[in-house]
Amino acid sequence: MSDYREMWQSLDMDLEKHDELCEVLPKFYSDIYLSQENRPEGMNYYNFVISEVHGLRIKELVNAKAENQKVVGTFCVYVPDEIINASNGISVGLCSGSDFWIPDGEKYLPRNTCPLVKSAVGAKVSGTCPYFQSCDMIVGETTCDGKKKAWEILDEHTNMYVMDLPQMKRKKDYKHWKEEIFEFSSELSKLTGKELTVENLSDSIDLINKKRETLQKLYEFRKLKELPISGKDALLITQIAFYDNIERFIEKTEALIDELEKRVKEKVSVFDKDTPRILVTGTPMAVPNWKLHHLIETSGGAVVCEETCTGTRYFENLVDNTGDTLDEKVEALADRYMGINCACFMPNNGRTDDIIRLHEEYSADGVIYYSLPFCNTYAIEAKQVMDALEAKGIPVIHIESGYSLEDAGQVKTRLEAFFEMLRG
Ligand code: BJ8
Repeated sequence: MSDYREMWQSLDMDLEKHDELCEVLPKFYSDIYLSQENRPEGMNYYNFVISEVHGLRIKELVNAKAENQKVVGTFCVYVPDEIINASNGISVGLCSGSDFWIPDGEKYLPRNTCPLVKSAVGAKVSGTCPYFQSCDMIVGETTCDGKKKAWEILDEHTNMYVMDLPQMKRKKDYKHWKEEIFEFSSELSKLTGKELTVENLSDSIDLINKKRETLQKLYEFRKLKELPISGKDALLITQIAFYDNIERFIEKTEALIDELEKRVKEKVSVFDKDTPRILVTGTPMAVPNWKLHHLIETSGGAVVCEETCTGTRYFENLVDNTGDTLDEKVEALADRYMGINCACFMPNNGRTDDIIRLHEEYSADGVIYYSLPFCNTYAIEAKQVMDALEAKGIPVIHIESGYSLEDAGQVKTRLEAFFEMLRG
C-alpha cells in the first residue's frame, strides 16, 4: 500500500494502533483467499480492493468530501442507500467484522454483547477505522437491543442519526417506515444541501437496482451443478458491494460474470462433483469475517448461497421505480425494504419460507444456521427455522461462533461430521 499516513492523520486516526491492524490483515487475507486454487482471474479486482481497503478507497472518499459530497455510514440493510445516493451522499457499510476491535468495544459494552456490536463501537472509539473516521453522519436503526444501546454510546463520539424501524409488518408499520425515510431524507439534505427530487431519486433507484441485478446474476452461477466460483469469493464480492464505488463495482462484477460464463462453457468447477452444497443462513458476515465460509470450504463443503444480510437479503428484491411522484417512489422504497426478513421482526415466518425456497433454488444438500454469540434474536429464531426445515426433511445444524479463531478446530469437527452425513 502506498503511504497514506498523512491522510490517516488528517482523519484523526491512532496511527500506531492502526499499524497493528494493517500488519495482520494481509496475512489473514492471503491464508484464506489467495490460498484457493483455480480462482477466476476477475477476482484480482477484489484482491486489489482488499489490499487498498484502508488506502485508495479512503482517498476516494476524502477527495469526494473535498468536492462537497458527504460520507454516510450504515450498519443495516434496512437503511435505504437510494436516499443517500440521491442526496449527494456516499453510503459505506461499516463493517465491524474484526476481532481486533473487540477489546476496545468491551471498554464500553458488557462482554456478553454480540461481537458485531462490540466491534462497531471498538472501531470508532479506537480511531483505527478510516471509514468511521471519514463519515459525516452515521445512521443507526432500532433493530436489536445491542445495536440500540450502541448508538447511544456512539452518539458521544460521532454524528449519529437513528432511524426508527418498526418491529412488526402491519399496514401502519409500512406507513411508519415511509415516514421515517422521508424524515431521514430531510435530515440528510440539511447535511448535504441537496433536496430529494423525483429525478435524483429515480436515477438512484435505477443505479442501485442495477447493482442488485448484477449480484443476482452472480448468484445464478451458484445454482449450477458445476460451481465456477467458490462461496468464499462470492461472499467477498457481496461484502465489497457495501462500500465500493457503485458504478465501478457493477462494471468489474459484470466482467467477472462474463468470465464465469466462459468457465461454465469450459466446464471449469472449483469443487469436486460430490461436494456437499451448503446454504448458510443467519447473522451477517462483515469484512473480514470469512471464518465460517473458510472452515466450510476447507472441510469438504461448498457454500452455494447465504440467506443473510451479506447475501440474498441485500439484493433479492428490486425497488419498483414506476411511480411518478416522490411520494410513490418513497412508498416503493418502504415496500421493498420492509420486505426484508430479519429476526428483529415478529413474527418473521417469511424468513423460514425464504430459506426453504433458497434451499431448493440452489439445490443445497444441507443448511448451516449461523449465529454470532449473544445474538438473541437469531439464536431464538433458530428453533422455529430448524423445526420447519426438519419437517421438510432438510438436514440442518446450528453453529454459533464469534470472530475469534479459538473454536475453529471444534467447528471444523462438527462440519466434517455434517458433510459426512450429507454424503452418506
Ligand atoms: S436486517 S440482521 S443488518 S439488524 S448479529 S447486531 S441482530 S445481536 S446485524 Fe442485522 Fe439489519 Fe437484521 Fe440484517 Fe444485533 Fe444479532 Fe448482533 Fe445483528
